[in-house]
Amino acid sequence: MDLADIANFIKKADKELAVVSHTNPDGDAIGSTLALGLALENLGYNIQLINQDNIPRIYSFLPGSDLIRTSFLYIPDTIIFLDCSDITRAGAISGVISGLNKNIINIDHHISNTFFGTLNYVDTKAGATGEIVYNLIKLLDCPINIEIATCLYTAIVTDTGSFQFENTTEQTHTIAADLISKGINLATIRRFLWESIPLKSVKLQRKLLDTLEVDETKKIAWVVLPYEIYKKYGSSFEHIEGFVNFPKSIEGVEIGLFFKEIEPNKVKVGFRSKSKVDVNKLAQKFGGGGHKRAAGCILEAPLEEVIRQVVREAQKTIIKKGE
Ligand SMILES: [Mn+2]
Repeated sequence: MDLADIANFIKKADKELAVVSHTNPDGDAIGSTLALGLALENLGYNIQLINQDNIPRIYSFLPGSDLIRTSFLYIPDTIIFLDCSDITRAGAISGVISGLNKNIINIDHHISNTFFGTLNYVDTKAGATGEIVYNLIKLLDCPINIEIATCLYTAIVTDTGSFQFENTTEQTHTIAADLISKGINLATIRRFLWESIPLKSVKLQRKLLDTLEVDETKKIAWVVLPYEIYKKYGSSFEHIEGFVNFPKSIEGVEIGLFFKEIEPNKVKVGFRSKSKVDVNKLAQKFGGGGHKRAAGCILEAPLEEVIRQVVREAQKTIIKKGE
């Protein structure tokens, strides 16, 4: 399916639309939702922007961030899902609409996408869903103003790790350059995203680094956050989402892992790979998924057991690759 088909569908659709994204929203989820929401609003649509979870404080500077609600006012006929690999990624929102006969538009860049929509546009080469939304807004003939540009730039800069990850392409930079040309305030974006980390969060990072381990092959490194510490640090978490990239950055390491015990015996695992291993496949072995170089899953088992299982499976992948 062409992105133009999605644009045409939206042009012909009812003027009542909802835009939703995944739970525990990141910069791409929030930035894409807001950018598309603001664009559609400018085009005269009646828009509901919905996320099951509250918006992390670091994204509160984004124009329209106060427009995102945690539930529907009413359920419109067309619902646009952004940055969700599966319909269940939207959490409670998915539950509310399940069984209803609605038009679901699925716009995403995860390789693990299940094509759950009535209309699906999945571009796994896009560095962020924000890149796709940029193209969609253009196809909708909506001018990209400074507010929309700020949201899209945030989506892209966060999902590409500030243009460092392998998902960064020529298109990523071309779009970013165009967004900068709209006059967005890079200093503000920088200050909110990377230069306002609470001291408590930096201290948590110190604790995390203390848990660093490297396996005997020296190709797998990981950090661990047990539940007692997770609970104690509470809201500092929004600042450590990217910490999984730290073990990966070690010389010679191919796979970086982050084990976060979010409830007793319930562990969220973050996977990153440097250049060879497909961590989407690795995470899928545990019921998760994502991208080739970044993925995740949730396992219900004691922390030590999860670490053992995941590291063992990661080692098998490394050995298969003949490293
Ligand atoms: Mn994304």
